[in-house]
Amino acid sequence: MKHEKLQLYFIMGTANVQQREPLVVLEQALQAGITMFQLREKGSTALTGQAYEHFARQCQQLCQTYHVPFIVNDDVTLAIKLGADGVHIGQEDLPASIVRQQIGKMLLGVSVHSQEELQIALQDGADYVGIGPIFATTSKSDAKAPCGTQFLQQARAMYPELPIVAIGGIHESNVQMIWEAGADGVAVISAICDSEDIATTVAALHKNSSFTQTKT
Ligand code: 3NM
Repeated sequence: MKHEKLQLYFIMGTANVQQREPLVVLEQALQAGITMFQLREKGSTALTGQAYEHFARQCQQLCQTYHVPFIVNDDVTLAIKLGADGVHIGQEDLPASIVRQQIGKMLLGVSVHSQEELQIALQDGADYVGIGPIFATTSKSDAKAPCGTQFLQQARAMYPELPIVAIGGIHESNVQMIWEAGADGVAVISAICDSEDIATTVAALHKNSSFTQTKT
């Protein structure tokens, strides 16, 4: 896959947007320049059945309009049914090797938290890995303790060419640390979902942003 696609990876489900209309938030993020989108429909209020599939199709259509890859979290069956661009799985989901067999050439992203998980993900055919939570997050109820940038730096040093996206508590104020640690991209939920000005937030999160403070 192209590393640039990971640069600003927006993740959203209906539970993440509070009072706002999720499709409006997604379209504003697409207009602002996100480079990848993951539908992650979780929690006690998560859509199910027909409503979930309908919402997923609407998200997919918006992504297609903006030529941004549409990735489905966990739900391999839905991803295949919709012809999504990819699937993202965690360690508690089906093994990546099985998912790879099921999805063929679709993109496969795997969340990893250790060298061992990273190596297995690569053997199993992951196209990219997600590393986190880098900072504290309130968007994932079962998130592990924040791991900082050390593992991210190690992973980059071991695999210079591997597409890596960092996740967890990433905002405009700390994104520069992520670029310095060598990630190809940042994956965010709340930075965009809670933003009052999505265009400015997205611009500030981009790697070569003039909004972001750079060290001299
Ligand atoms: N996965 P926010 S952290 C979905 O560590 C997810 O694997 C994580 O949301 C992991 O940008 C996380 O609001 C939540 O912190 C990211």
